[in-house]
Amino acid sequence: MTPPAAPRANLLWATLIVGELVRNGVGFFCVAPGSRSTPLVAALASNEKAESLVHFDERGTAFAAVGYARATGLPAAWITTSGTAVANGLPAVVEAATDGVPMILLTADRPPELRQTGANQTIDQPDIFGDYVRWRFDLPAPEEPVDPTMVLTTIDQAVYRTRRAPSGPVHLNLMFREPFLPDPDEYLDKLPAPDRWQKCGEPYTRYAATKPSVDPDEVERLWEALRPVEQGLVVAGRLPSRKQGEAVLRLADALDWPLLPDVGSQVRLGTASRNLVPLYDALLASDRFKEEHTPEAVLHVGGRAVSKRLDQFLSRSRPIPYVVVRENPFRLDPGHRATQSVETDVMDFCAALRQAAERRPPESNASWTAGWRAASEQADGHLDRFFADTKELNEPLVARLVSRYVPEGHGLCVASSMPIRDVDTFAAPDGAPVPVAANRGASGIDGTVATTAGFVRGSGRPLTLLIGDLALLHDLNSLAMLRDLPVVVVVLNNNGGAIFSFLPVARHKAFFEPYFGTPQGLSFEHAAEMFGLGYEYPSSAPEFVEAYRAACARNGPTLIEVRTDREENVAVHSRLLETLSVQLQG
Ligand SMILES: Cc1ncc(C[n+]2csc(CCOP(=O)(O)OP(=O)(O)O)c2C)c(N)n1
Ligand SMILES: [Mg+2]
Repeated sequence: MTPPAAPRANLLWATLIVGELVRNGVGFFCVAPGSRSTPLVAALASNEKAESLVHFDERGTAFAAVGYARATGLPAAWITTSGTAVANGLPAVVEAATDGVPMILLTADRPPELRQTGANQTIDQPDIFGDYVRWRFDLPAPEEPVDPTMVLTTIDQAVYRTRRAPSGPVHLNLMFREPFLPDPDEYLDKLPAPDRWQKCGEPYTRYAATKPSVDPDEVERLWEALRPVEQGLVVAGRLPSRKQGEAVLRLADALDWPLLPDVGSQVRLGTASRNLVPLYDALLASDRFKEEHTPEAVLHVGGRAVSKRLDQFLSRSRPIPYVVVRENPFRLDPGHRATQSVETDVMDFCAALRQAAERRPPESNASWTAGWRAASEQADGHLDRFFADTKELNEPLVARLVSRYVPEGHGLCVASSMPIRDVDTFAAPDGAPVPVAANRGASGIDGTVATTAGFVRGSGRPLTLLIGDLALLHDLNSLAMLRDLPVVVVVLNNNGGAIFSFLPVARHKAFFEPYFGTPQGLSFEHAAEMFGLGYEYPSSAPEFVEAYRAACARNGPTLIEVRTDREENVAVHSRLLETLSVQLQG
């Protein structure tokens, strides 16, 4: 029997959408339940090549899509029903747009005759993400006869727009009429799609790969300007892959300039090299060190660096030339220091400038680079000595222990607020070179657990998440996505927002605690139990190491709760950095 037209058109349409996404390499779908998206889910469930992550909260599934893309470089597709479900994607869309993370948003909607009529769960969806999407398209409601090529070419364009530079989210709003599906025994057995498409297994429209390349003359001119510099610095900001981090490292070696690696540069952890200065942020806590190490020029490659001390240091010294190199056209210059901006493929640029430097070697100043390197080693030794006798756990120590004991082959996610800063400042350089992921596009504390879940699914790696108590509470329900995944959640429970204690507002005792400190007085033991995570509560450094190693060796999820005190945390940071400054002067 022939199924009625609307359900058949819906299913055909959705099958083409999912099939074409999969052909384009978008094979991971983050889905929350809902009725309007039924045709998409039916098509997804019957596509054998598609993988899915199903979770009840759209904010979480959207952040999981971000985590998946961070791990793989590939967009995931996000499927939602209509209404506020769509609005719940905004935080992740903002993060993805701000940090160039690709994702495809498939939002189900009412057909035109139900828009602006007061129909249930119907809101104004087509432009809901505003300028935070690279491209948006409102597809018509499926009707027969369907023109399959219109659907296929639209998907191909969407994938191209999400992946090409500047990459970022793309929104397809998809209207469906009821009834959504044919009866189960009336499914289509053959897609009425073009023969060529049926046979070839390729996307309908193949978009040629492009990447912005830098003009060789520009590279020569740049090298002309950088070559005489005796005191230059390379800053590796956030980079999506270790391959890129290593390319910047090779470039720094060729220039013979010190390389300051941000925690997200992929070469901050587990990397040894002649020019690498892993402890640079700790060094910049010393006024004397800063005075004696003023740079003449800076080459910044990648996204923004976390270190506030670096930012202040460079704002004060205002080196010229100050060159910013990134894979998108957006301004990265909050200090208004850039004298040159280069939009290019990072790998190609690093290779081109390195070759220029090899052809005409720099007028290097060996003592400049050696000075930074020696100080970094001194700082590292100082941290080891400082912590050698520390039995009680504190936050810098936990960051250091995680960086040292995270196993080879794992990954590390770090939450915004103090966890990412502490890893940036205090991580040991002699651990494993694990990939580091963090949502630092817009630096929200939201969606961190969900991002971790997506990262684990994408990378296939076991993972450690270092997170504060408020960030974990903010995304607590995403723990449901960690069930069965090899994840160790290390929560630094300092009973509130510890970062605020470092700000001038902390002196305003009359209102600081209720509005900024925001203590919750909660423990995570019951949350771990509720979501099926193992739970550990170490109270000393040796206990932490033991619990952490055991958790990493497990195949399932574990939550390790570390209790610290916010005031003591400020004091430990000061003691660590002040004693280091004294050491550096000695
Ligand atoms: C979504 C969002 N809301 C608010 C903030 C502002 N904020 C920055 S850090 C922070 C406190 C985080 O506390 P916690 O996760 O416990 O980390 P800690 O500061 O204790 O290291 C807040 C609320 C933010 N970055 N993102
Ligand atoms: Mg906290």
